[in-house]
Amino acid sequence: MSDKDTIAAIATAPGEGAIGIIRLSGPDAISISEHFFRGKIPLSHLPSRQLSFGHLCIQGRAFDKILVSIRRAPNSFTGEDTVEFNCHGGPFLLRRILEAIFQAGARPAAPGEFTKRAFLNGKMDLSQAEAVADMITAKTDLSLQSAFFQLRGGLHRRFKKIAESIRQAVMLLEVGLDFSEDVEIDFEMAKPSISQALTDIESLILSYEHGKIIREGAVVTLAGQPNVGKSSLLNRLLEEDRAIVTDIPGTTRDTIEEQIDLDGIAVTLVDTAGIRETYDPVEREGTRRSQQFIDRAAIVLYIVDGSLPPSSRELDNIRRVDRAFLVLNKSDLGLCKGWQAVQSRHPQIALSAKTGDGISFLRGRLRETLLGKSDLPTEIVTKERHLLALQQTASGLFQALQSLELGNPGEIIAMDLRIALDALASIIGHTTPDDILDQIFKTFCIGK
Ligand SMILES: Nc1nc2c(ncn2[C@@H]2O[C@H](COP(=O)(O)OP(=O)(O)OP(=O)(O)O)[C@@H](O)[C@H]2O)c(=O)[nH]1
Ligand SMILES: [Mg+2]
Repeated sequence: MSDKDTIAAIATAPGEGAIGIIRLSGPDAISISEHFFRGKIPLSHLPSRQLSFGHLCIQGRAFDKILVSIRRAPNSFTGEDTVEFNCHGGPFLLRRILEAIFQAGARPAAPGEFTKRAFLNGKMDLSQAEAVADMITAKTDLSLQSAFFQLRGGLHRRFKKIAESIRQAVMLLEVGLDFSEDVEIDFEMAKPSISQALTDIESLILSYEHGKIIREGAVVTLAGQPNVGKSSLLNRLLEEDRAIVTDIPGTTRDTIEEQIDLDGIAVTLVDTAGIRETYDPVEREGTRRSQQFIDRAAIVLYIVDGSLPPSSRELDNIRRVDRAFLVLNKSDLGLCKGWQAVQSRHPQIALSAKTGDGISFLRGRLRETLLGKSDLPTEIVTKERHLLALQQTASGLFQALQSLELGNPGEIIAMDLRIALDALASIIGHTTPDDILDQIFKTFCIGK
C-alpha cells in the first residue's frame, strides 16, 4: 500500500439511501473514472467543482444515471485529483460500481485514508484531521461546536502562538550561546516568554476536565434501595416510558442504559437494580452490575424515598458512595423531617419523579457539576493524546524555568525548551511518529 496509489471507497453510510457517493482520490482518479462515465463532456474536460449529469456504464452497459464532480490537485480535500460519483443509494449498485473501479486500477481506501492524505499533503494539521472524526461522532451541540472549532484550526492557532513564545526564548538563549565570548546576554530575559507559555499550557490542561465530558459524554448512574423510584426517575429524565415501574420491590433486575442530551452533554443514564441483601442469584448479579456502574459514574444519583424516614442501612450506603447527589424522591407525598437532620457531604435534591417537580433543578445541577458554572471557552482540549502532549510540554517548560533559577548553562535550558516544543509539535503532527498516525486514522470510517 502506497500513498501514491489511487484509492476509492463508498463515502456514504452503509444501507439503502436516497443517494450513494463513491469517491476516488489519487493521480489516476480522473482517468480511471473516465472508463465509467458517459456525459456531454468527457470527464477530463470537465471544469473543477462543476456537477455533470450522465450515465454510469460498466463495460459499455449503462447501470445508473448519475451526477459526477471533479476537484483537481491541489485544490481538493485530499490535495490530490478527486472524483465523486453521486449514484442511487443502493448497496448492491454501489458495490457493483466500486468493484469495477477496483478492476480498472484503483485500490480500496483504508479507514480514514482520504483524511490522512489531506494531512500528509498539508491541507490540514493533525488536530484538524482528528476533528474530522469528531464531527462525525458528535452527538450534541456542544461536542459539535468544539469539533468544528478544532476543524477550523482554532486549537492549531492557539498551539502555534504558544510555540512561538517558546521559540523566542530558545532563540534568545541560542544567540547568547553563539556570542557568549563577546556579548553579555541576560538569560533572565527568556523568562517572561517561558512563564507565559506555561500559563497558557496549564489553562489548556485544566480545560480537559470539561473537554473530555464534552467529547465523550458522561455516565450518570441511578442507584438506591428497591422501590425508591429509580426507574421512575429514569423515565422522567428520558421523557418516555422506558423502564418497567411497579410497586413491587425488585422490579428492575438488570441495568438499563439510555442516552439523553443534557443541554449539550451526551449523558448515559443507567438505571440499576435496587441494592439489597438477597440470596437470589439473579438479584445478586443485578447488584454486582449496579456496583460496576456506580464505580464508572461521573455522578451517582443516590435515590431514597424522601417520604419515609431514613434507615441506618441507607445512611451507610450513602456515606459509601462518592461523587453523588442525594435525591429525596416522592416529594409529592411530603418530605419526612428526618432527612433534614442528615449530615451528608453530597448535595440534597428533593423532587418527585411522579409529578416532575424539581426535575429541571436536577438537570441544572447535573450540568453545572459536569461542566462548571462559567461559560465554556471554545479553546478546550478534548483528547487524551493532546492532554499527554501538553503535560510533556508543561514539564519541559517547568524544567527550563528551574534551570534558569539555578543559573544553569544556556544549552541545558534550550534543551528543555526543545523537548517542550517537540511535544507541542506532536499535537499538530509535525513530529508525530508513523505508528501514532496509524493509530489515529484506524479509528475513522472507510471513505472518510
Ligand atoms: N408518589 C410517588 N410515587 C412514586 C414516585 N416515584 C416512584 N413512585 C412509585 O414508587 C414505586 C416504585 O417505583 P420504581 O420506579 O419502580 O422504583 P425502583 O427504585 O426502580 O424500584 P426497583 O426497580 O424495584 O428497585 C412505584 O409504585 C412508583 O409509581 C414519586 O415521585 N411519587
Ligand atoms: Mg426499577
